[in-house]
Amino acid sequence: MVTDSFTGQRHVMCRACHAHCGLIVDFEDGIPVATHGNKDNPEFEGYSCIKGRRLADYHSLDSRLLTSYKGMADGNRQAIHWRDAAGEIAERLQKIIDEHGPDAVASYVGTFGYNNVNAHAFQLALMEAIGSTSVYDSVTIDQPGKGIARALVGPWLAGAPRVGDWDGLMLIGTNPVVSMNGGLGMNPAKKLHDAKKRGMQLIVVDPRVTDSAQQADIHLQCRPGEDPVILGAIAKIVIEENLYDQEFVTKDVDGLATLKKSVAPFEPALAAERADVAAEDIVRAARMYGSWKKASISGGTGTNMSGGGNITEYLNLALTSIMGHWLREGDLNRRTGVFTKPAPAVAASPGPIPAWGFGRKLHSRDLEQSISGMPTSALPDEILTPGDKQVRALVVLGGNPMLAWPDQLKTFEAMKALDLLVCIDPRMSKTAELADYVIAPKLHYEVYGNTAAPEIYGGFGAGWGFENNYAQASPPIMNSPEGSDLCEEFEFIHAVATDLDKTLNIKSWALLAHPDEREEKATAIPPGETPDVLDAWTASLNGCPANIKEVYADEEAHKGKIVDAQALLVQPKPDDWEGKLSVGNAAMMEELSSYAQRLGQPVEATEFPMRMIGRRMTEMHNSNWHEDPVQRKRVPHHPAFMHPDDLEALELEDGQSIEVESARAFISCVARSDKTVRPGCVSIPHSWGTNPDEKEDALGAGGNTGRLTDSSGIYDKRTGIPLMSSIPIRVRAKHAALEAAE
Ligand SMILES: Nc1nc2c(c(=O)[nH]1)N[C@H]1C(S)=C(S)[C@@H](COP(=O)(O)OP(=O)(O)OC[C@H]3O[C@@H](n4cnc5c(=O)[nH]c(N)nc54)[C@H](O)[C@@H]3O)O[C@H]1N2
Ligand SMILES: Nc1nc2c(c(=O)[nH]1)N[C@H]1C(S)=C(S)[C@@H](COP(=O)(O)OP(=O)(O)OC[C@H]3O[C@@H](n4cnc5c(=O)[nH]c(N)nc54)[C@H](O)[C@@H]3O)O[C@H]1N2
Ligand code: SF4
Ligand SMILES: [Mo]
Repeated sequence: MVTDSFTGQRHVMCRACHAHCGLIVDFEDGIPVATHGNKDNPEFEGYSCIKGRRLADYHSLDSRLLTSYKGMADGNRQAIHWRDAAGEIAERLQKIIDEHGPDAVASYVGTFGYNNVNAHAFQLALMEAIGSTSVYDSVTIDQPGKGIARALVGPWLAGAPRVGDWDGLMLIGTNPVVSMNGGLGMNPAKKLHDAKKRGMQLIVVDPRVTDSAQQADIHLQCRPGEDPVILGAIAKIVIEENLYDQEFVTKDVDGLATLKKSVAPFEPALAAERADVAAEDIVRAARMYGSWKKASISGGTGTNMSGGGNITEYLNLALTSIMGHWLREGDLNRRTGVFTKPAPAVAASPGPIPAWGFGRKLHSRDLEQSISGMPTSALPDEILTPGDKQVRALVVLGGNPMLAWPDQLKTFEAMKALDLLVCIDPRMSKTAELADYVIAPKLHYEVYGNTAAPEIYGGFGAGWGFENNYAQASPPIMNSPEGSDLCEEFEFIHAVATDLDKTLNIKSWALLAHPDEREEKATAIPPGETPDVLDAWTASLNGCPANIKEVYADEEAHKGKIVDAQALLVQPKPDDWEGKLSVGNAAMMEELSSYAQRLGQPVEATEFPMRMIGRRMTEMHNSNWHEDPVQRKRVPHHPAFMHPDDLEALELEDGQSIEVESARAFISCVARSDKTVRPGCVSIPHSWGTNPDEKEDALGAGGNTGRLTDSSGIYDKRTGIPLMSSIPIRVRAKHAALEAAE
């Protein structure tokens, strides 16, 4: 902790997004006055963004909660100490469990539960202790196709080649240069710049000329929602022209003949017509892709939210597999793990595993748990639909359902219908405003942090996580504001467990690749005294190569460092090994055939002729801290980016307040002229806006794109993810709409 008189620098790890950049905070007389990147940091090399540079100030923004709150029957809120709140909440949970069973209590873990591995482990342990299977998180409203595809193709144990070794990259519906989404490693702008300089080729599939697309060798500026059609045609060419690695396929891949048959209908000319790109560009892209030796394909939210996430991600991994773009026998895997224990480095796949069909079914809709989790888009239905399994209580850890879940109108009804809503959140979020209890946690620089979360994300695919055996462990550098009464998330969760008289069985996030060991090495934390914070971290990362207490005592680790470890030499596949990667899964081939049926068909004309497409901006992270004055100055209004030709055709002007209407609802934003957007598309950042009972202000909080979504309209039958991008819409001037309403 810095003292009141401290003037100088402190190394920190930014936690304003999942990237966890290594930064430096300058203090004057104990007050943080500036934050900047650290050019000596081996993984981030000086990178910082506006959010990270503002993070120290978040700690003292007016909007920050300094105590927990309890909602009163008269609609007012009253301050309450978090420990007392835990007692009251435990009592109310017990009553709900006694009357309706444990599944009536649901948990939702959002972004800041995910990024805090310790809090997440405690929350999951609490759910297990009370016996509830109503465990939800943000994965199924993000990129759920990734988990589905990985299961159905099967994992490759040795892992994927590093960004620095790629000769090619294809990005589909992701803009890592801004989002820091995996796919290009950490400090993606520099990684891309360096890679391009040494000759790496880049193909981008995106309706917008994104920051990543600006550097592309081929940019397919497609109609949204048609990615599987484009990939189908690329796969057809790669297979029919024998551009794939035949030796690797013979040894390690099953199902190529099935895949070949399924992609046969995807004639480049037909695919091009449907996706509205040039056929010759698809052919060029396929041949370029087919020439790469070490490469990666990365999908993102754009493709996962536009209706074809499973099959797009499946084709990504199928192409990767037939090309043999995996680490091979004799290669080195430099990620030996610090906070996680990786899978053994063997050049083999254990084969596919079930992606659905094993878990909890919903009572309200024909949906079930999949490998990507419980379908969060249907949790409002689970709350609103009467029945034995009706959800009556919800504990939200670091998430904001009101601005993040699809179908905001339904989410609002669901939040109001709950008997008990608890939010653990440092701000009065739009969900917290509706909560019975808001528990105010300590904030990032007041607590111990480490890079376990991004290291775990390394398991999502090539270009995710760190390139090296990098780790940072940041002890607290700031005291909580004077007069505050705050807790760490795990302390609150443990207090609730104590008052329910439950032992928490903490399962280690370090052992995800070792399920049996994970069960064996679970740490029992009994009711009673709160565990020491580093003991709690040791439990939630039990079995990892690092010793947590030693890491925090290491000053080099405070700055972020490459941990010395012998790289893993990828071992040959044992002779008696049976598993293979699989590229011909029947359910995925069925999804593909539904896209084949689109070929030659015109795109349906409706009264909603344009498409809303999602995007992220550097200045804002989901619904977080939009009130920050510096970030807000840069993005004062909620922008709806449109091509200047569309503005002109609609007789709209840059900067004008508009309404964007889907079949479900309309929202207010500010039109912005932007040549990079594909004509016919409106590119709008998500998680802005107000609750439905508040007046919408285009010039204020803006509109919530989730409100345009219909969660029981078009949705994926495996994960429940509805259309959250590529939504048919129409646009009009705000004043015209108001006149019509009068
Ligand atoms: N229409 C549309 N909807 C989307 C998306 C989209 O692209 N379009 N994207 C989807 C995606 S990818 C995701 S991941 C989800 C995100 O869904 P959520 O995670 O539910 O949403 P966030 O807005 O990230 O909410 C994070 C909350 O955590 C709080 N918070 C910040 N710091 C801390 C902390 O240290 N501790 C705790 N306990 N809380 C903290 C913030 O105040 C905020 O209320 O949204 C999804 N929703
Ligand atoms: N600054 C910032 N960084 C963030 C976040 C943030 O809110 N702000 N959110 C974080 C979260 S929760 C996540 S999950 C990641 C997401 O990271 P990304 O998936 O990289 O998210 P975006 O930057 O929105 O990129 C999505 C791209 O998909 C395109 N797109 C839309 N529809 C389609 C389609 O149908 N087909 C194709 N091919 N493209 C389409 C959009 O034009 C956009 O360029 O970012 C994380 N990082
Ligand atoms: S990219 Fe994310 S982790 Fe890095 S400085 Fe920005 S907000 Fe922080
Ligand atoms: Mo996300």
